[in-house]
Amino acid sequence: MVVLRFLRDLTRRVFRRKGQHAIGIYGAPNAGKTQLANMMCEDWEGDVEGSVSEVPHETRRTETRQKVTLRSGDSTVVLDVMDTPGISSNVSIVELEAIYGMSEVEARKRAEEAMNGMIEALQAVDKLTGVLLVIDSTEDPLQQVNRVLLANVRARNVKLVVVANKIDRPDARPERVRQVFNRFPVVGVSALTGENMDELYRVIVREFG
Ligand SMILES: Nc1nc2c(ncn2[C@@H]2O[C@H](COP(=O)(O)OP(=O)(O)OP(=O)(O)O)[C@@H](O)[C@H]2O)c(=O)[nH]1
Ligand SMILES: [Mg+2]
Repeated sequence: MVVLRFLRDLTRRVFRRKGQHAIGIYGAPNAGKTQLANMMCEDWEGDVEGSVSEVPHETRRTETRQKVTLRSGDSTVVLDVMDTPGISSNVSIVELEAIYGMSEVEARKRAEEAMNGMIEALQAVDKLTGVLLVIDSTEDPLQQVNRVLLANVRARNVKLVVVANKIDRPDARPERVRQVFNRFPVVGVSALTGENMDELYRVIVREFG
């Protein structure tokens, strides 16, 4: 009886782990993480998830879309997809006030929520199968934030795929991202126009399936 119960519990645990995959979308503020999460949800679920904005720290709590089924060729993977708040070493209240016209109270509140959201998001890396690191390919890929994220991923047993986003922009340099992250799969996409998303799905299914 005891042995049977043990075997049943063991079987359940093994199957649960096998079928469960969660991936996190990480990166600097404004890299296009929510735009990418929305594009994935639109492509595979038929609707969108989060609010996109040119104002940094738009996402301040991790949003998870459960059980998104992605297909590429004959392969399928079911993933929980987490859109996380942008990671940055400094949330500038002055910038939020001066450039984005917020009141001091609004800017302080946004900054505090952003910092708490970042801590929560970095702690969650432990529980993930994989990370999509989104980089705005019109910017320098060697930013501190990308190094911090890379160190976090490496310290744990989490797979990494780098997304060089915004390739629709004339000043995009995805080849520079590829050069810097040459030890990892790098896929250039536009989360805005959907360019090259099929290639990203192929790599996600291959790496996180
Ligand atoms: N041209 C272009 N713009 C993009 C692309 N992806 C995102 N954007 C724009 O970049 C801005 C930021 O996009 P978000 O998806 O809100 O960025 P985020 O990384 O979620 O930002 P936070 O939540 O603040 O960390 C918005 O104005 C988007 O429309 C893209 O592939 N091409
Ligand atoms: Mg966002």
